[in-house]
Amino acid sequence: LPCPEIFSKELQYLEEKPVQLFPQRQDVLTVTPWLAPIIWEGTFSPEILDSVYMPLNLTIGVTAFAIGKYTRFVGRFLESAEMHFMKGYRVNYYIFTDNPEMIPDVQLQPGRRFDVVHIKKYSSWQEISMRRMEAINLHIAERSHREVDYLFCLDIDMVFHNAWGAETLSDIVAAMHPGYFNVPRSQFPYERRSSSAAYIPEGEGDFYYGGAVFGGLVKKVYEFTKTCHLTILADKANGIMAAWQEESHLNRHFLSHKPSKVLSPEYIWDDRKPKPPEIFLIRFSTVDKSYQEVRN
Ligand code: UD2
Repeated sequence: LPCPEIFSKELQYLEEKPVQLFPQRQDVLTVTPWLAPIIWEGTFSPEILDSVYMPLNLTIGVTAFAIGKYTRFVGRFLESAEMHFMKGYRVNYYIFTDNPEMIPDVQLQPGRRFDVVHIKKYSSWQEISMRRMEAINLHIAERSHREVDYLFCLDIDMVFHNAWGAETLSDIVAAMHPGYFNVPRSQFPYERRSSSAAYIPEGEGDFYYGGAVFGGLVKKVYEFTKTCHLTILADKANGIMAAWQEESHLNRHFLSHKPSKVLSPEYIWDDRKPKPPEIFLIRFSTVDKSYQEVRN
């Protein structure tokens, strides 16, 4: 038994210890093996984070693509982002579309603006999805590197439901795919053909990340999109397309260039899935869509 004197000192220490020093979540992994934080509700203080990041006077960029029938998702995406995304920060939305007339005029809060970036439409949905890496990379080089500090690249057929704030800021950020955060690595749908530049052998890989959410410092997102675009082109030259298009290339890249922060599936949920107990808060999630209808 500990000496009563030491015991009472320990008790006194525990009582005085600030509440922030106790781990808040024990049911989920909150740090990667390379010591990047994994962001879950209950692991951070928005107030403390804002006191750190607000004085930096940051501008946060968002890219989202609305090609073909996907223009129908822009209104809900922007309206929900205005309610929940980086509240209190300057935000620039860059909406890439082949059809600028179809982009609705959404009322934005002061300090927030949106630009329509006119791009061409590729013929297949796979090509549309993959070519985002190239378009984002070009846009950063030509324009957004001067306009934003951080850039998030998001799918547009999604809606914000709860706060997405400064806890997501970091050098280079990936998000755990909602379908694979609690399954064994052997089930991750990585590209398994060694002829692809996105190849990940069995027994390798950290997490399965979603293609719908990535971001970071604009310079890092530039480097990231450049590499992904080049590996996509390498596959094309060899007549191969990765299993999950640019998502496969993203996963390959993050295997050798680890993200500095990982977002939990709260930030990339899929409303068609039942909410498991680990998910306290759904922040951003997919709209249920008919693939057949929107892709054709
Ligand atoms: C998954 C990924 C997505 C991408 C895709 C690759 C998640 C939640 N989503 O989504 O990021 O990796 O697989 O196959 O991880 N788009 C258009 N017009 C089109 C087609 C696509 O604008 O005709 C844009 C749009 O911004 C859309 C995005 O590309 O949000 C991704 O396409 P998707 O939503 O059809 O892909 P999906 O749901 O299979």
